[in-house]
Amino acid sequence: MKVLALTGGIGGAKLALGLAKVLAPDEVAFVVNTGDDFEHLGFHIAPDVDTLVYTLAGEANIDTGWGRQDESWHFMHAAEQFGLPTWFRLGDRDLALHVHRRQRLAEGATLTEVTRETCRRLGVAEPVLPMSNDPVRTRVLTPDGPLAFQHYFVRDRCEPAVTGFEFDGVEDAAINPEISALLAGTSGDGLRAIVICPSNPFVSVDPILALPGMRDMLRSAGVPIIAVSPIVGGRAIKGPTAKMMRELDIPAAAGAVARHYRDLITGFVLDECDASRESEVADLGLATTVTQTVMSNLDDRIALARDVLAFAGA
Ligand code: FO1
Repeated sequence: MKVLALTGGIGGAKLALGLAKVLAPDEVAFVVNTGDDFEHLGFHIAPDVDTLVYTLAGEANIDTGWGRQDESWHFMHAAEQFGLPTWFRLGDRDLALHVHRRQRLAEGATLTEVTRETCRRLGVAEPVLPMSNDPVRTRVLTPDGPLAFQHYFVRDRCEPAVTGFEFDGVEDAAINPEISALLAGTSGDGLRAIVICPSNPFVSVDPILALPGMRDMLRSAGVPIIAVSPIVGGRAIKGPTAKMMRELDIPAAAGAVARHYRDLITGFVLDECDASRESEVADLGLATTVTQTVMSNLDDRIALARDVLAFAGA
């Protein structure tokens, strides 16, 4: 394996797809955030895992970034008739994945094993590795108290002001053993770079890095650790990253993201429109590169993946 990529959410999945197009399936592995997961309608919903798998399978809904394309909503309409919550939209095709996952988890399979089966059935060859098989649940802290992540993100449409985050269960969660095995095998099979995809640093990447031992394990790989800025020109391409930064009194700027990761990463990728901030990031002791990081189509995703790999010398 040449590249280990950390990802969560829709922005991260875009670069993940670019990496999957540029690298062979045995040259890349994806570590996915599970802090967004929650129990809903009796299902274990794993949005960042599913968003990545659907994206790699070419099944993702292009408009929303989450769920499947060519979806129908008969289950949701019928659920409403029964007074079931419909704020979290589960499409008819997506539903099959949740029923399958519920059945396999009930049979004792781990989230990693179920994800491997989902990948096989949807034709995804790259390893998609949940960060842990143990429950970690992101709580968004607000002036009115903590919110479960999906309540903040979907039900309340990211409107509450955030004051901080908690990752319930992370202290007792073990790193997915398949990730540890991949990194332990580093000496042998040629890991060349670790990439932090342009995901929300606070709720998509930090849960991964908060796992006991994860930061040290990544550092001990002894390869470049490259983060791609999710902030371009002072705003997030998608999602609440910039809003969160402002609410946390952090400048909503690429340099602030570099600072957020500074004790882990060795390199940082800025978008062309933030070229003026390159020296600020270099002053943190980080290698830097400037390129187009806004990914509007597949070619952009592939081009950014190539740039990141070239930058890492991978
Ligand atoms: N995001 C929404 O904004 N609205 C939804 O109704 C919604 C449903 C949904 C169903 C399955 C799934 O895997 C993801 C879904 N998401 C929805 C996205 C999800 O909440 C976010 O993508 C992540 O949790 C944040 O990255």
